[in-house]
Order: sequence, then structure tokens, then C-alpha cells
Amino acid sequence: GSFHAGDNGMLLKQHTEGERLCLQRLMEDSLRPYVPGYHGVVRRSDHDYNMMDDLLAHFSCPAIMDCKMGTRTYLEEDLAKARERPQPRHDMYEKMVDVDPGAPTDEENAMQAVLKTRYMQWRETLSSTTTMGFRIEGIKMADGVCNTNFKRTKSREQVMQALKDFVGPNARIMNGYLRRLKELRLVLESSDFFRTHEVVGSSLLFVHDDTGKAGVWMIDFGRTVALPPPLTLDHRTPWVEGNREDGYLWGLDNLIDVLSDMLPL
Ligand code: 4IP
Ligand code: MN
Repeated sequence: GSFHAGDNGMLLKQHTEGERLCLQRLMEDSLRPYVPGYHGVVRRSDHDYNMMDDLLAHFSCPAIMDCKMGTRTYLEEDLAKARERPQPRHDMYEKMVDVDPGAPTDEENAMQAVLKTRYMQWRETLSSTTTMGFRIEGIKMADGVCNTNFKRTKSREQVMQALKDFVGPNARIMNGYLRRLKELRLVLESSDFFRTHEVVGSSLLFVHDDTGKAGVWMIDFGRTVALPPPLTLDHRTPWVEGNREDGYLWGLDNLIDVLSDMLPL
């Protein structure tokens, strides 16, 4: 995989230059408390890694949830590339057929392949990404049991049930998550980094344990890119090709709304 357990409380993630730039800039931004602390590039047995704080280090038997944020999960530049030089993918065709044999078009069936942007768009509309601006990617419960079977978790009711199963009956944890998400929203609304970046394929990592500790952090900046100045985003305006909007804050509004509706537990 692309991760390695680092030394004492650190995590090593396969280096990409785009993610390095983001993490470096985030260390100077008001968002710093909401991202893993970044410690630069390190080399281990011939590979480069971005070294960052392991967010799980201060939890005991944590429950973990990954929510991918935004209404769009591929970059605008991927669309342009796909038009200039289409690269149909057999692996993505197979992933598509596994979930829904009726999903590929006749042309895609003939090629036994789909474009990545087409696959990503299909995943967006199958899940809550298009309708709510976020989707649950995976959950690991305190007992270690993992569930990544959320590809068709789409309706508000389905999403709420999954969130209920994850949070459990503990009001302290629920209130902790809500407080943290509302703080994050305020900071995002005034962050220079956030205003000037297209944030795609990034997740919110939820972590809690049975001591009642609960935290949320922004992770995965491999497809977060700086906008050409003076362009900025509000992250709520609907996307039309060219405006680069990603729907991140609209998704966070919806996520906070769903969690609030679950109270009182
Ligand atoms: C995956 O699809 C995820 O979208 C990955 O995003 C993406 O990686 C993969 O693209 C794509 O196949 P499934 O989740 O349906 O399996 P993430 O890394 O956020 O999970 P990228 O490279 O876009 O980050 P490929 O091109 O790596 O296969
Ligand atoms: Mn990735």
C-alpha cells in the first residue's frame, strides 16, 4: 500500500509533490489545527514519503470514518485530458460491472473499458456525493471490523443510518463531532488556503473512542490544487465546467445538517 507506520506517532504516505505543497502551505494557514501536522519529505528504502502526524496516536481502540467531501471527485483538468487523449480503463470497467452490470453503455461494453472521469461521475451519482456533497467511504469500528460497502449509500435516510451506527448512542461523542465540524466550517470560511484551492477527493477523518474523545481532521490533498490568481472559490456555488467549484462547503453544510437531525440520540 502507499502507507507505512512511521516512528513514534508518525505516518508515512507515498510522496506526491502536489500533496507536499498543500501540507506545507496548510502549516501556515488558519486550517493548521484541522489537518495532520506535516514534517516534510523522508526517504526510506529508495522511496520518498510525506511524513505527518498519525491522527490515531492519541486514541485507544478508535472508531474511524472517512467521508469524501465535495460534489465533484475528479479535477477539471482530468476532463480536458480525457478529451484530448482518452485513456479507457479496463479495471474501472470491471469495478463498475461488479456493482451494477447494467451501468456501462453499449460502447463501454464493446471496449470493456470506461474513462476515469466517467467512472468517477458514476460513483458520484450512485452515492450521496451528487445529492449531498459528501459520501461515506469507509468505517472501522472500535472492534476492528471494517465496512467499505457504501458505494450505494445515497439517500438521506441511508446516510443517517450509517452515521448512527458509527457514532453509537453516546451523546458526548455526537456533540463533540458537531462542535468540531461547526468550528471547522467557520475556519474554512475565512481560510486563505481554502479560498485559493480547488479541493477534490479530500476527506474528513472522524475519530472517536470510548473515553468520549472525538476529533475530525481534513486529510488527503493529492488532488487539491492551487487556483490561478486572482480566481477564488466559495465552495458552495454549483459546479459548471470552468468555474472550478467543488461543493466542499455545501457538503459540509449538509453533513452538519444530517448530524444535527440525529439529536437527541
Ligand atoms: C478509486 O475508485 C478512488 O476514486 C480513488 O480515490 C482514485 O484514486 C482511484 O483512481 C479510483 O479508482 P474507487 O474508490 O471506486 O475504488 P481515493 O484515492 O480518494 O480513494 P486517485 O488516484 O484519483 O486518488 P486510480 O486512477 O488511482 O485508479
Ligand atoms: Mn488517492
